[in-house]
This record gives sequence, structure tokens and C-alpha cells, in this order.
Amino acid sequence: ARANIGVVGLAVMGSNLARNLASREGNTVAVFNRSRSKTDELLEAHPEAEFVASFSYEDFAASLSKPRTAIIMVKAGRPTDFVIDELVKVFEPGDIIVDGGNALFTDTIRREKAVRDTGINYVGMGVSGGEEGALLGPSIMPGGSDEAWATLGPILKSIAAIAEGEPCVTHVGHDGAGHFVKMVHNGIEYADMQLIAEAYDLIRHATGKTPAEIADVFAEWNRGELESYLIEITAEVLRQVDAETGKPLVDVILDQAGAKGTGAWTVQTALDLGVPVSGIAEATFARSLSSHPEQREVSRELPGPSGTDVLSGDDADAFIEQVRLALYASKIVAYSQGFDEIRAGAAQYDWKIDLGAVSKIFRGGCIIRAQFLNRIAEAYDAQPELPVLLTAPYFVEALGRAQDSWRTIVSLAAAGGIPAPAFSSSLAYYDGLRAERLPAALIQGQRDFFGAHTYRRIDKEGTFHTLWSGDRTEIEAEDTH
Ligand code: NBP
Repeated sequence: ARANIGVVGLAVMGSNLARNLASREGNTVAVFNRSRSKTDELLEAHPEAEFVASFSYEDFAASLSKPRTAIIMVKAGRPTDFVIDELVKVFEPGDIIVDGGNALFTDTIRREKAVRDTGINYVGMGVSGGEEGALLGPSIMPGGSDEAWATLGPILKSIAAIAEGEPCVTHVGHDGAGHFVKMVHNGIEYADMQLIAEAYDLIRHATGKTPAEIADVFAEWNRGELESYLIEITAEVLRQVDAETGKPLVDVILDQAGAKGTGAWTVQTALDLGVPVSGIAEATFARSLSSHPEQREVSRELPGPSGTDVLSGDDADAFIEQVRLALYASKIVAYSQGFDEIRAGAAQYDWKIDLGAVSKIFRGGCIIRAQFLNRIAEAYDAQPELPVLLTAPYFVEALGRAQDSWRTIVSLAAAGGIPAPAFSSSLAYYDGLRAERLPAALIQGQRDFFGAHTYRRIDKEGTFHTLWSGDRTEIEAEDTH
């Protein structure tokens, strides 16, 4: 038994994670893959790494010192269950099985329970940052028991991305907490990408600037409060010219966005929890809308507004600044909604999640890494139980600065017939939160009318029902909601 950590599954993510582990002082890494060829390729390509390779689960277990610790990096779903079953056969109580794949958190809860019954620790671990992150330092979101964290923590700290001197890993909470947070991270990523895409689209339509010119705008934005990985790569994508046609690459890419499902999970889970993540939902639906060419084809002739003037000079510059502010405000909403979902998930599943610590581990390694996350961390440090992130003083100030521009941009988008679903839904959410009175009172009246669902009053305790089909007097009722 020579290795202190093992990796099962040596496709792109697993082999990069294994290389990352092997490059850190003190680690000896056991590796195993179902088909031998991937193991052979890894050993051949990286002789410097001194892996301990095995070709059966038994030998893999024998190559690990106790407590045995293995990270599974295989295709999410049934393959993960299969590997867990095999490891449980060859591991012993006290050992640690870690799933670093993109598992649905409810699967992780189920697996953790089943594995725990054998005395083996099970850790569901979110890993963000793609291939490059896995190799150079990802953002890591482990769940699982405190006992597992004691062994695993130092190893993960050694391979995680570093942001402002701190490793981007924290013990998120028990069982499915890590995969839950990874899921919401991906949902926030969807919203952030959609907002950036809408900002680009608005600027292009309203000012007629070319993608290369808009790339300059994003590069400029990346020097300010919007500084982030996604803004940075947006500038690079917009600047790219297609070698074959000489056109901007963005103009030759088919406009149908793909998705692997984690955005949809975030929205489905939010619906179950009753948390309005409208920005993430709009971003997910925008991808769905884009991916129905047959519907879009027959819809092209639907009437739209008559043409609007193209802005230039100072007017264009002013418009771009308004878009920047609207983007920042909408982004605050999207992150606030995402963190709200994490808070609600923690309450539902009994996890103690430190939201400030979570925002800090998003600062490096992952796709949503951004300056902005420091502001979120500060907000939660100052007020750990903050009920709505966007009401933290810094964000209130930023939203106050942005809101006029935000309203103007959403109005112009509507008047110009330019779809901006994430911008406009974020603004509607903001105004919904602000509202003194919501028309929810009317909804309650309607519900009481057709279904005797009852309502509560602003001026006295109790539950009431109006006899709508009778003499329309009000009676006190059993609370049935
Ligand atoms: P894949 O998701 O493409 O999975 C391929 C690996 O799964 C291979 O090692 C394959 O072994 C193994 N495997 C399968 Br398929 N069925 C198996 C079984 N029944 N028993 C044992 N092994 C089995 O690999 P990936 O793209 O490296 O991703 C790994 C995990 O990391 C996934 O859960 C993914 O969602 C997650 N993730 C990916 C990214 C990313 O950017 N790609 C980011 C974050 C997380 P074989 O070689 O024998 O076929």
C-alpha cells in the first residue's frame, strides 16, 4: 500500500485531477480505469508523475494506504453507482469514497446513506473549472462527514485553485450539500452567460457596432467592477475571426445553445423549494427557445416594432454605459437568487452551509470566478444570516446607482423588439421585492372565490373565507391555504 489517494476514471477530468494530485508534495496517486487503454495512455504521456497503476478493483484497493481514499471521476449516473458498488466490495469501514462527478444531489444523498451503512465514508464533491481547472486547480465543493473531511481536506486544499491566498475548497455540509452547491453554481453560470449575451445583443442592435468593437467594450468592462472570467472570455470569443469565411466567428456559429442539464436541475429544485430563481430560469429557457429551429422558422413573420434609429457617437457611448449598469444590477439579482436557493436547500436538507465561505471558494478555479464574489463574501461576513443578499449595503448602493439605466435599457429592449428575458425578469424581481403591496392579495381573493382556499387579513389574526356564492359575507374559516 503505497498511495495516499486514488482516482477511478481516467477520462479527461480524472486524468487531469490525478496529474494535479501527483504534482503536489506528499501525494502518491493510485489510478484505475475500467478499460486499460486510458491507464496506459496516462502512464505513457506522464512518466514524471509516478502513478501507482492497477488493473482491477482489488489491486487498486491494495495499493492504497488506510484510510483508503478514492475519488471517482466517471460519467454521472449509472456508471457512478457501478463503481461505488465495486469499491464497497474491496474497501473497509473508515475508508472514503469520493464522487467528483456531476451527480444530482438527491442521488448523492441516496448513495451516502447506502454507503454509510457499510461503515465506509461517502463524499459527494462538486468540482468546477473544466479540464484546465482539474489540472491546475479547480474550485472544490465537498459534502460528506466531518470524519471524511479530516482526511480529505488537506489533500483537496493542496490541489484547489488559490484565490487571494486561500484555497478554493470548503467542507460545504453533509451528504448532498457539495453537489447541491455545485448545481447552483452552474445555474448562476447560466444566468451570468445569458446576461452577458443579452448585453452584447443589445449593443449590437442599438449601436451597429461590430463584434470586434464590442470585444473592446467587454475588455474595458473587465477592468472595472464587472471583472470576471466570463467577461474576459466573452471579449476573446467576440474578437475571433473565422479562418474560412473571414467573418466574425460569432456570426457563423449556429445560434442554438446546448445544455447538459445542470441549469434545469437548479430550476427544478428551486421550484420544489419555492425559491424564485427567475434569472436562472430565464437563462435556461432562453437556451431552450434557441434550440427549437422549427418554431423559430415559422415565427419569423410575427409583427415587430417599426425600425429604430441606430445610435452613434456620444449617444452610443451613453447607451453602452447604461447597458453596463443594467448588466451589473441583473448580475447582482442572479447571484442573490442563487444564494437564496442554497440557503433554502440548507434549511430543507439540514445542512449548515456558510454562504460567505461558499462565495469565497467561487473566487478561483471555477467558471463564475469574479471580483464581485469578494463583495458577496463581505456581505455574508458582516451579516451571516442576511435574508436577501441584494439588500447588503454595497449592493443597495450599486443597485441604486444602476436602476435608472436598468429601467431605460429594459424599456428600450421592449420598444425595439430585442429579447432581453434575463435583464427584464431580474428587474421585475427587484421591483417585486421592493413593492409595498403585491397583487398577491388579488390572487388570494381569486383562490378563495373558486376554491374556498381562504385568506388572511392585514388587520386581524385568523383565516377567512367570503361566501362568494351566498350573501358574500365573510366568515372565519379553518386554515386550508
Ligand atoms: P466522462 O463523463 O466522459 O466519463 C468517462 C469515464 O467514465 C471513463 O473513464 C469511463 O471508463 C468511465 N466509465 C463509464 Br462511461 N462507465 C463506467 C463503468 N460502468 N464503470 C467504470 N467506469 C466507467 O468523463 P469526464 O468528461 O472526464 O467527466 C468525469 C466526471 O466529471 C463526469 O461526472 C462529469 O460530469 C464531471 N465533470 C466534468 C467537467 C468537464 O468540464 N468535463 C467538469 C466538472 C465535472 P472507460 O474508459 O472504460 O470507458
